[in-house]
Amino acid sequence: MTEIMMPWSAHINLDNGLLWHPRRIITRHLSDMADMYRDPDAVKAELESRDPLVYRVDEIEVPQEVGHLLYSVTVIYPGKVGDEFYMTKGHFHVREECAEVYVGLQGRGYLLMQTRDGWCTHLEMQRGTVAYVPPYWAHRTINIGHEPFVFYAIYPAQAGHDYRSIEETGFGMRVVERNGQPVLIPNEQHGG
Ligand code: PAN
Ligand code: ZN
Repeated sequence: MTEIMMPWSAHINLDNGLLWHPRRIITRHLSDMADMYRDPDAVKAELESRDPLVYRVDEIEVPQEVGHLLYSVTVIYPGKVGDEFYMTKGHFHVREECAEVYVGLQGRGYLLMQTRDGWCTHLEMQRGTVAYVPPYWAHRTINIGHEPFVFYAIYPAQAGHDYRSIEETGFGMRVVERNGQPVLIPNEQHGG
């Protein structure tokens, strides 16, 4: 028999991006993604003194089943490892045909996207940007500013996250600071 869920609402604090509702909170520190940054010496030096919080994701709880929509708010803190801006791990959806919508709430960021055959592109995001991640594109976000970069994401609940492909090949581009500005450079370690 079809189970009927009661309608409900949650609340996002638009000042700090935090979600108020029973939820799952995921925190990623530098040590959780140390191999993803380009400069191993900078990672090592940083980890010797501290293990900074790079980003946090607050998720609502819905069944991860076809028909439901899952949403979350991501806060990427400002910072760099060497000259590379703080970023998310990035992933393909396990169900690669599942798209996603991101809505910028605060700060400035890049949304980096890449197909399986290595086509890589990016969109700039700020408060009010509604970015569409089409099916079959891996996606990573990067904070390119001096305040937290906060965005809302909504996607089919069955999408799932495949982190391994990105851990193995990386993205074709990296975002680094040059003369105080964010610049995209080719990733020499890209194996895709
Ligand atoms: C987002 C991401 C979130 C964190 O909600 O999961 O920004 O990035 P990583 O999952 O790559 O660590 C999303 O794209 N969900 O599908
Ligand atoms: Zn996603």
